[in-house]
Amino acid sequence: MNWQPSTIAAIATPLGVGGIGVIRISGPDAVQTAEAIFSPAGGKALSSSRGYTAHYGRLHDQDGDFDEVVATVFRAPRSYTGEDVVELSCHGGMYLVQRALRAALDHGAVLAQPGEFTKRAYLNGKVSLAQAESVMDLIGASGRQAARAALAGRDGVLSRKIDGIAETLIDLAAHLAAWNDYPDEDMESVEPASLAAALRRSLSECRALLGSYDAGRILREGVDTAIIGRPNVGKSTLMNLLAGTQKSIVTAIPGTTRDVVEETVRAGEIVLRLADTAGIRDTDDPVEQAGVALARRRLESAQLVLAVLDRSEPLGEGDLSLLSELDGRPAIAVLNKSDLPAQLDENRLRGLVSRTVEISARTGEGAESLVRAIADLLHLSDVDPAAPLLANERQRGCLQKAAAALEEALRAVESGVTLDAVTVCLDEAIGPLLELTGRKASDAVVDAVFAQFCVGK
Ligand SMILES: Nc1nc2c(ncn2[C@@H]2O[C@H](COP(=O)(O)OP(=O)(O)OP(=O)(O)O)[C@@H](O)[C@H]2O)c(=O)[nH]1
Ligand SMILES: [Mg+2]
Repeated sequence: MNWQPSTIAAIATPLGVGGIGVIRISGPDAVQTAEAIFSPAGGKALSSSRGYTAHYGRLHDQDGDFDEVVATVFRAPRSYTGEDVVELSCHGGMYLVQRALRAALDHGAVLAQPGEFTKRAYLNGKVSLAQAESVMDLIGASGRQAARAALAGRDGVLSRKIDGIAETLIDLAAHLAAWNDYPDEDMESVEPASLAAALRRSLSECRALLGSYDAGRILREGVDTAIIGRPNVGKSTLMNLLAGTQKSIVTAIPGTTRDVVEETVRAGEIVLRLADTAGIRDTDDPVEQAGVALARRRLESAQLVLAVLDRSEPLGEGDLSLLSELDGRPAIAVLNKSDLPAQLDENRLRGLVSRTVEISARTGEGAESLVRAIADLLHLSDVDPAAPLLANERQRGCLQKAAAALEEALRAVESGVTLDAVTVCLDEAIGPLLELTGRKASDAVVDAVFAQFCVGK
């Protein structure tokens, strides 16, 4: 069957008032559709224009001219989607962009599905599936390192790495299969020791990628952070310092905070989703009890705990029992009120918490060391944003499957099982790697990936 893709159109910029608003049209009839609604000021028709050219003119529909625009023409395959593309840069008013879109839809284009432009880029071989996913990370990047990592992914750093591992395994499997099927041929024999060594190398490459996943994810998504501690130690003051604004009520009365107060802040390269909580203590006040229960829940689920202590007081029983609950969690003891004379015996903290930072939440002194301590604790300083990084759960799932199959293959070799059993394991490792980059992904996987995109991308 001679299937022709449709020509699609969508608003590519956010809906709202802005300097420009862009309509993107892509497909075999993109230029024709644009031409039907665009009158060039210079007289040169879009249909006779080459790629990478921009044209000034007016947009019209059946009611007449309604905007002056710049039409940018891209010719297949040198465009984002790999098809003919025209982008119409209108004035960025909601009414104008929607009218321009409607005009395009009235002249042969259909409304694009979420992610359909990028999906076409993938289907036309412009990007791998993993590269396409990085496009979304680029759009969502919240900081310098996250943006750099996303751009590296967009450039195909991860795809090339995964392809490399897959190629090695494919060669290995082919050699094994040939040797197994034609034992009489004059072929280099497969030594179990060198086979095991090759498997181990691929496995450790997979494991290294899996190992950097958490740090990469924190860079992309930020980290759920609970500020906890006894009443009155300065949790809310710390919250306000990090938020740069008066989010939480601060008073000298213990038990001020009851509800969980939330704010998302940037601390250096990291996005912290902060939760300021009620001071934890035994109390008869039912309202405060409810607050304490909420605080404990946050402590349980947090990815990072800032355990605040009042350094101007001796360590109390309440502090100690709270610190003992931190065991095994990523936590930093924040020794607050450093502007006051110290009473707290830091030696008693040894063994209870691995990291301490002195700070005055009131004056802001020590805030930078806190940010550094957080980056250290989450291993963000080790992340090389230019290195291959897994971008999401889908990619991680694929790599975990591949690693498990490689472990299985290695066990098979080491226990001297027949080589065709090893070949089966190798196939099981190769499949998920090809799925990760999209070289061999089912329609369902591809659809699921692009369903997460926004319209116009
Ligand atoms: N000198 C000094 N006082 C501070 C500092 N941080 C907080 N305080 C004071 O300590 C008191 C309690 O501060 P909050 O931030 O409300 O303490 P909290 O831990 O949120 O208290 P609860 O919500 O009751 O659990 C207030 O009087 C603050 O001004 C600090 O760094 N130095
Ligand atoms: Mg408070």
